[in-house]
Amino acid sequence: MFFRALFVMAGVMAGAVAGAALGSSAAQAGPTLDAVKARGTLKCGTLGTVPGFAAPDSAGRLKGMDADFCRAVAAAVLGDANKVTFVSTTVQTRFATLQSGEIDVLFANNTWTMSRDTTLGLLFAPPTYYDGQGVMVTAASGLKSLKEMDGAAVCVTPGSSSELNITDWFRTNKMSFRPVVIENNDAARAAFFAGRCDAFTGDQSYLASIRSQAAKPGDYVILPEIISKSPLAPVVRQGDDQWLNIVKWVVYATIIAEERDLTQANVASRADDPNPEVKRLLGGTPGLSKGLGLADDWVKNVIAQVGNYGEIFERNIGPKTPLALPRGMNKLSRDGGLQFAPLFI
Ligand SMILES: N[C@@H](CCC(=O)N[C@@H](CS)C(=O)NCC(=O)O)C(=O)O
Repeated sequence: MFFRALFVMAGVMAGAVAGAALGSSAAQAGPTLDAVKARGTLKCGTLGTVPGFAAPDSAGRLKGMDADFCRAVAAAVLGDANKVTFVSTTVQTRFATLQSGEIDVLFANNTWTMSRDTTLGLLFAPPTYYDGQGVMVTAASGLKSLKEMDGAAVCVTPGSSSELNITDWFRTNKMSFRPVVIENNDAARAAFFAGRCDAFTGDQSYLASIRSQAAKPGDYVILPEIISKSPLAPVVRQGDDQWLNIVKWVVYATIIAEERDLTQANVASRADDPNPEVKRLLGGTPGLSKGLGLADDWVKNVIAQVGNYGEIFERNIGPKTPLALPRGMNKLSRDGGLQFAPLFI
């Protein structure tokens, strides 16, 4: 018995040693991290056409949640949020652009689904925005529910999860609709504004984004019905665990920073904070982020240069922006929302 126990112990220890060896190899740069460092810039895919998520401002600078999370990854990996090369993709081309190696990471309003996670050779990181699919109509139509819309013409983005969900919804409710599928984003908006569709369906954040671009946003109403969940999350290629971990922990770091009230304005003065997690976040435990292949000050760079989750949200899509989205499901879990991060230990 005793010998068996010893034997098991030895096995466990051998496992621990093997684990340590694995751990040290994980500390070396993975292929994507290596490539980004060698290139000196992060290649980040976005749609580039969705105000609030990724769209150029009047000076040509890409603005939005997705654009800022690209910058956050660049700040973590390269120490500089400006070292991003933004690559424009579309709903139809985005996953192929990532598969081909043209970009390092994709932030393109991607809804996380099981088949995308398992059949494309790609993997999703944690959601940066929990959304739901909705329906927008004109205020003049007086419509209050999708249930009143049997036979309606509905604008929807081809190749999107929204297209599948709206088809499911009408079928389940034994109703019919006429899909108006227009690949080009601007043309799709123009079609809706010109009255070619009775409704536009998509992620509610996207509908808010389209509405913010209308000549008179008040002419459009987003119905309260949510026909599907739509967690929007970044995507990386399968086969580089360390890179997936980097993207995951960049998102988590922005959430933990908000939980700990670390902001762009105060992060520089919080290095000696009495809170142990804050100390660790800001590099107080040298080597803690070795497994990510990142320097001790990576979180500091992310928060100082881009901000915490709440700051990123408020700046791009919050109540004071044209999209005017409430925090809703994207509140921190301590405030009743879904944004939650594991421990930074
Ligand atoms: N989140 C859904 C919907 C994607 C979608 O419809 N995206 C909108 C913006 S949120 C769009 O830009 N569509 C037109 C385009 O850019 O090609 C998905 O991942 O499939």
